[in-house]
Order: sequence, then structure tokens, then C-alpha cells
Amino acid sequence: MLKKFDKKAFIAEVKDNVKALYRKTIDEATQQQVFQAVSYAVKDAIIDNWLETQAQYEKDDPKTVYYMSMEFLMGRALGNNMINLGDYDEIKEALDELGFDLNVIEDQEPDAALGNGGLGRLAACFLDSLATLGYSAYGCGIRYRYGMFKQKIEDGYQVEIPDNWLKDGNPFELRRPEYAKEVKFGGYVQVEYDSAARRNRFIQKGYQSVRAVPYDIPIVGYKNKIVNTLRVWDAEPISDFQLDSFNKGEYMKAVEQENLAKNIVEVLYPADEHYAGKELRLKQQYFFISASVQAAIEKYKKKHSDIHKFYEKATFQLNDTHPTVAVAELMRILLDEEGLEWDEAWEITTKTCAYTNHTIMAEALEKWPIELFSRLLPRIYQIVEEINHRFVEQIRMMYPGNEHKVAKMAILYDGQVRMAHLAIAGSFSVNGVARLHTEILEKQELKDFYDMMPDKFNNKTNGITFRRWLIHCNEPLTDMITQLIGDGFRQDAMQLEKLAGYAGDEKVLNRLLEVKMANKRRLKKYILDTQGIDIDENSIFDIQVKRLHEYKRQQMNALYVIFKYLDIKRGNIPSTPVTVIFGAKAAPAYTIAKDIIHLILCLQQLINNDPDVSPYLKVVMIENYNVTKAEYIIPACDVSEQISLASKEASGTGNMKFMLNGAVTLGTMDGAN
Ligand code: 26W
Repeated sequence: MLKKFDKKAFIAEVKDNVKALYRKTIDEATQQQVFQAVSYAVKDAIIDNWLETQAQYEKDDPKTVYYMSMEFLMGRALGNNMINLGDYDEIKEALDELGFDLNVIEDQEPDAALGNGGLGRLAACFLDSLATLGYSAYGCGIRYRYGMFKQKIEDGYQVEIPDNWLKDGNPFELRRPEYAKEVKFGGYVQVEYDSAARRNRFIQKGYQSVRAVPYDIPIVGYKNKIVNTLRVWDAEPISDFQLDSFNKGEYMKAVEQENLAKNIVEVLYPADEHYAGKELRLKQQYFFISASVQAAIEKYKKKHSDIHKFYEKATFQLNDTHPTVAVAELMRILLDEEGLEWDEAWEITTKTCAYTNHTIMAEALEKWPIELFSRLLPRIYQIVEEINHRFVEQIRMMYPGNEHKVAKMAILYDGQVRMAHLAIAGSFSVNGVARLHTEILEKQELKDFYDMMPDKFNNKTNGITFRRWLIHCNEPLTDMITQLIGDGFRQDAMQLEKLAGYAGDEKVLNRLLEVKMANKRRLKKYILDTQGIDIDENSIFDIQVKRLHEYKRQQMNALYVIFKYLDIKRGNIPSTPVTVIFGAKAAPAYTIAKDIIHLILCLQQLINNDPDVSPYLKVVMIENYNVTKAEYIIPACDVSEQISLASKEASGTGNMKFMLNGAVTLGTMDGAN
């Protein structure tokens, strides 16, 4: 049973927290301070279950999935944690009693925007679902000091503002210095013969290193007492350099290490589907992977003595190629630290790693220059060379004399390390994210690999968490569904099928329209309050929100708006007015994407101020589209625009969120549409 919520105790704790944190009474506290105090009280309510879950896992010793991802686009935590704890209404009441409006308190929380878009949000949804389904799972990522930039619109253009999301502190995180790990960069590898073991030892020398310090964030399962962990790593300088390095006369080296630590976790790369080959990004990748792999091995060895069976207790799910260096890092630890032979180590590694592909966009493929890769990760590079050597041998065995195959499939080729090829060679599973996408991988993009090892390939169509994308963001619809079919759908989505029985029920359909209208009014108010644009709730809300990308074709939608504008100008008045809503961030260096935002903003200016047209057509570009804004926008949508150039959208997940909230999809046959 869930622990019963004790309102009196909760209120007392919130007051105590305000006192302890800010030396204030609750009446003197700002809304931000109340948010912090409430969040600490909620974290406190989570802690016992967190401890118990981890103790239970320790006891049962289930296989654990490590979801390794450069991105976790979590959004806000407070409301979601309250829902999953099962105490949302009670806490809301408690705050009422204290004289605070929960909505205002929730609004104090900055989004944890440690991701760009679909791939990062998928990781966040998976964590929620894994906890709700009771799987032993860790998210492993980076605690970026600055998340996804904030988008301001100035004079018709996007301007990027740093996202200092930690400035007031993050009440849900827990620093765990006792689990810190050292991560080494650069230097060279010295080979020494170990006569006792009768083998070579590979020792990294002359390196710089940083201390990876984990911060744990609780991931609360839906009303099941389970709390999993998202572990994000911060970088700190390895030692208190001010004191010892002067003595050693290594002042400059110490300062360099200090800077290395500061830079590594400074910022999330805001480019999505575009690879730039930046050294710092490779450092980020190895930093969090080395720390996470070390931690996973350490945890395993606490209970088990035979490292050969590591894969029976751990899977590393690699979220795209960004964490692929995990393949080589696991090999390094097994070879150099555990003293295994190559074949043993390779067997364990390839039974542990699994790779998810999220895109077929050529410009998104990560390929590191060998010069950079080997300089930064000398020992890892040696291992990749050996993996490549053996992999190429295997290709030649299967396709004798076919050097063209080798050229297409090798991991090292043309001065580059091809991370996707390393991921495929080193994994037992390669999956696409929608049936169509997986088919394209098998038949086209990764055909050579599929032909050689078809058993590795499989499809896992993406999904979304209903806790956030229905229960949290759409209370009226949730209530209505609960009244019709009970609340089993909260854990088991398939139960929504029961709604089909009401397809022809006039009363139910009318109620559905009322719910939609309530959500449209809420969005109308939100847009008026935040951007000063007044839209008509009786118009059709035609919405396209997602990252700005040519393949997603916001420009085509804009052309439709231009057509519509001219048509109305000619006197063709639509029978129902339309409001076309966009929301999108463009990567800072993606000029065409920024031009398309500019086009949309020009249309907004032109059309909304044209008295002939604006009663029938309006355009809104939502500023700074993010998870929290999505939670306002999606429930209010009539027409969901999913119009990617067919084959290019691997899955899409926004499509699912809109559909769940009762919008009609206007889409191409692409991804998971
Ligand atoms: C190296 C730069 C870079 C950064 C991010 C390359 C590629 C990415 C991601 C793969 C981009 C991404 O978010 N892809 C999206 O992943 C979603 C989750 O599977 C899918 O639903 C989207 O269709 C896909 O575009």
C-alpha cells in the first residue's frame, strides 16, 4: 500500500523547510522559495520508497538496464512527482490551505531541458514508464550547467539566451560524492610486460583527468512505490590543486585540469540532427560513459565474483551513437582492469550493449576524425583499432575479395571513426524506432549490416508516458475518460480501447467537444498573457510544434498560410476561421531554419494586423517552445501537423501526444504516423 498522505504533517514540513532554507516564515517567502520548500517536502515523501526500491533490487538482483543518453529532456518534476506519488489533489489542497495556488507554485520550476527534442524527450518518457512498470533501470547522462537555450523573439528573429536552470538550486537532485569516478583524457599508452601474468599491460601516462561526481534524481513510478534513478554526472577538478600543485611545480597542469572540468559539463550542444565534430562533445561523451560504465561494473562486483556473467545483470542501451564509446570503454575495463583475454571481453561486451538508431539523416551521423579521437582517447583508440581489425576480417571472410564491402562497412575508414558501425559491431541488438524506420534501416541505410547479421535487427516503436501527456497536461480529459472506463488506463494504455464503445454516443462526443473547448480557452489565455496575441477559441487550432528542420517542412506549412492569406484577400472567406500555431527552436548555426522562423514571424505580423484577413486567419509563433509549453499546447489542438518529408522522420513522438489528446492528425505516411 502507498503511504497515506498526512496533510498536517506536510504543511508543517513545508513551513519548516522555508525556515531552514531561507530563515523566513511562510508568509514572508517568495513563490520561488515556496516552490523549493514544497519540492523538498515532496522529495522527502519520495525518499523512503527510493531507499526501499533500491534495497529490493539489491535483494532480488534483477537484470538492470542502463539507459545511456547524452540527453534527458525531463521538463518539470514537481507536478509529475505529485501525480505518480498519488498525492496530487491532497498536496494541492494543502497548498490551498497555506494560501498558495499550486499552478503558480508549479510555474516557479524551470524546465530541466537537458535535451534538444525527440531523442531526449523519449529518454525521459522511457524513464517514467520503466519505473511505472517496475523495471530496474538507471538513466545515465550529463548534468549540464546550461541546458537547451531559451529562445527569445526580437524584431522578427530568434535570439538565443543561456538557460541557467540551476541558479536557484535543484531540489530534486542528490549529490553523491562517495560514488565519484576518475575519467582520463589524453597522454599516451605505455606497454609494459607483466611477467607474472605473462601478458602486456597497457598503462595510460601523461594524461589529464577529471572527477566525475554523480547527482541522483528520483524517477517515481506511477502509484507503485517504485523509485528509480536518473544519474547525471558533474565534472570537478581531480584534486584541491591550489595546495599541492605549487609544491610540485605543476601549476599550469593543475589549472588546465580545473578548466577541463569546468568546460566539460558547461553546456548541452543545441544542434539536433547535425553533427559538427567538436572536440568538447567527444569529451562529454567519454566523460559520462566512462563514469557510468565504471559505476555499473563496480555495482556488479559488489554482489558477483564472475565478471564473465556481467551481461546477465546489465544491459547498456545506447541512445543513438552519442554514447557508443561505451563499447570500447567496457572492453578497456574488462581487458586492462579485469585482466580478461580479448575474446572473453568481446563476448561480454557484445552481450551487454544494444544500440537504438534514431535517424537516417546523413548529416546526423557521428564520425570522429582519427587524429582527434586517438589524441583524446589513446587507449580507447587502440581498442577501436583492434575491434575494426577483427570486424574487417569477418567481412572479408563472408565476402571474399569484396573490398567495396569493407570500405562501406569498416569502423575506421578515410581517417574517421564511424560511430554507428562501432555501435552495430559491438551490440547484440540494433533497433529502429518505428516499423517504417526499421524497414528503411534494413533495406537501405544499414542494408550491408542487416545482410551480414540480420538477427541483431529489430523494431521498437517509440511511445510516450501517459502520466505526463494525459493525466498531468489534460485534467478535464483524464476525468472524462476515468468516468467512462475507470482508471486502469493510467498504467495500461491498452484499456483506452474501451473508449471505442462510445464512438457513436452523442452525449460523450459533445462532452469531448466541451473538454477541447476548455483546453482551447486555457491556451488562448496563455498566449494572450505571455505574448499579447488574442486568438479566437472558436477557430480551428492548426498546430505544428517541434524542432525546426527542413525535413519537417514547417516551410510547406508556411506556404499554405500564404496561400490561405491570398485566398481570403481575394474574397474566399473560410467557413470556420483558422489559427495556425507554430513552435520551434532552430539550431543556432542552422541558417535556413532561422530564415523559416523569420518567415513565420513576418506572416504573423502581416496577417494578424490585416483587418481583412485576421478575423478568419491568424498566425502565432510560440516563443521558446519546450516541454512545459507543449503541456499547454497539445491538449488544445484540433489539427496536428505531422508533415515530414516521407522517410525522414524516424518516428515522431509529438504525433502520439496530440493523438492521445484528441486532435485529428494531418500527416504524411512517415515514421510512426
Ligand atoms: C550529433 C548531432 C545529433 C543530435 C541529435 C544527431 C542526431 C540527434 C538525434 C538523433 C535527433 C533526434 O532527436 N531524433 C529524433 O528521435 C526521436 C526519438 O526516437 C524520433 O521520434 C524522431 O523522429 C527523430 O527525429
